Amino acid sequence: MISAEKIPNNVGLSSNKRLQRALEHWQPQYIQWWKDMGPQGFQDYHQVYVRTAVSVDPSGWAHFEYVKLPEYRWGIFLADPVHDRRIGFGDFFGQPVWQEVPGEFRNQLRRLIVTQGDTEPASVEQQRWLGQRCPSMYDLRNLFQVNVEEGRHLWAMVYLLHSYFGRDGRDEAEELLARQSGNRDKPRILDAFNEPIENWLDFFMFTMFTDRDGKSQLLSLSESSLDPLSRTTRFMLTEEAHHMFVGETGIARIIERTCQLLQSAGFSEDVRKLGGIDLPTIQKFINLWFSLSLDLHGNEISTNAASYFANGLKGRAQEEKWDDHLVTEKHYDLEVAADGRLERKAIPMRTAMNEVLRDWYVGDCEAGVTRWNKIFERHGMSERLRLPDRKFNRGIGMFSSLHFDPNGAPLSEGEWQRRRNEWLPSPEDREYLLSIMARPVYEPGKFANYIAPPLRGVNRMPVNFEYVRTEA
Ligand code: BYC
Repeated sequence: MISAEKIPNNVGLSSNKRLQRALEHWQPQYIQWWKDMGPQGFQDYHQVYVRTAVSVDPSGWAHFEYVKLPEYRWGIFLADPVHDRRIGFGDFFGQPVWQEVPGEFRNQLRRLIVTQGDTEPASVEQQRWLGQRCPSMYDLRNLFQVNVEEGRHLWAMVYLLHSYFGRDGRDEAEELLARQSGNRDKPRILDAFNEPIENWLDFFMFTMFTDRDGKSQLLSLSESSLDPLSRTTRFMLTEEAHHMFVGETGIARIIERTCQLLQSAGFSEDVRKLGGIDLPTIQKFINLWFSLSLDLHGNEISTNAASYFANGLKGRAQEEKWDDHLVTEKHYDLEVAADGRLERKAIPMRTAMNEVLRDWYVGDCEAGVTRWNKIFERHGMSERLRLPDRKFNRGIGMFSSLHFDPNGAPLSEGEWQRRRNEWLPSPEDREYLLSIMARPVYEPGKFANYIAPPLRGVNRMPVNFEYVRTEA
């Protein structure tokens, strides 16, 4: 039975019979999906110290407690309404935002919401085996926190589909549970969400780079003329911040440990011999997950993106920071490949909106890598990590049919095939990582040899707190 106590919300669920009926049908399927495709081996006997969103009050929206994962209270929240909110960009600039979906934009909006919604369960599926290889109880808890919140983000999109898209919306909500990450016949919609996440370096890079695409896409959707979409995504961003924290600090702790191991061995040893993760491997995983996440921003030149912008459905990140909100005259100076050469070409700015968002994203990633590099500085080391050129290893867009090295220099097909394992994780790299992660670390306060402990625990608890427990 659906009840407002079980489903924390600020959408008036208890008086919304239509939504209740739709959820009554969907929720049992969701729970079944969670048990089948969610964290494997931690559903029945484990209790996890997680936060639950219980309101949108900035000073106290989260409540921490031990829960069994299938009993997590997935809630539905919209950020508080903004008084007299107006459409901030595009052809309807300055008009009041919409509280209902206009018929002419129904398909486009549904497509955007379904694409966003599809990524959330996909990531839970991708990460479902990681608990069996965790580097510590602290990290195990963070993994589950991320997982339950991605589940809640699915609920957020399903709320929109159920409330604003009638029968089609209910069908789409069911399809969101039917597609499966990596499934040949029914894959997830966007490519990065079909990639395996088999080890914790993948996981931390994913939460650093792919969740950051979540941030840029949610920022752009939070500008939407459809007010319920704007308010839903604004609140999702609050939770997203923690996911990127998990990724960024996870990699920072691996780098820290690698530096310690190198120092203890007088910088002469192969870190792998000491059980650590060597810097070239870390760089390869940056190259992989950054390039996969660049693809998530779509084609460089996109009439879809132009139309989303024109109709106010999806904008730029932080639209208020731009001067011109109509963008009818401006051009974007895009690097394009023509006749085997790279050149710059001015294209109408509205068709370049995917690229504009990608620029924002690259800047945000760069700031993160700069913070990682400070760890080397602190250790007095000259090594540095970096982002590859945005043409490197692309699967979507105009560079996807060509090959480039991480500096952006063009390569022939033969050279690419010969050298790709220098830049991307090789089967041997993956084998090595699995070998050092084969035995999970479940003892409170203990950490795998390849990662340093965090500076502090969760919610002011000590680092050696029992974040996941098995007793009733
Ligand atoms: N993979 O005109 P284009 C997150 C397709 S992550 C496969 O450029 P558009 C999260 C495209 O569908 C954020 N196909 O497309 C993170 C289209 O297909 P059709 C998720 C792709 O619409 C971690 C064709 O190529 N949110 O939240 O401008 C954990 C033409 O392309 C891909 C969103 O994505 C791809 N990568 O741009 C958990 C926001 N890229 O129609 C969660 C909603 C393009 O020709 N989505 N195609 O069959 C969008 O805004 C847009 O759909 C995209 C694509 C930016 C993704």
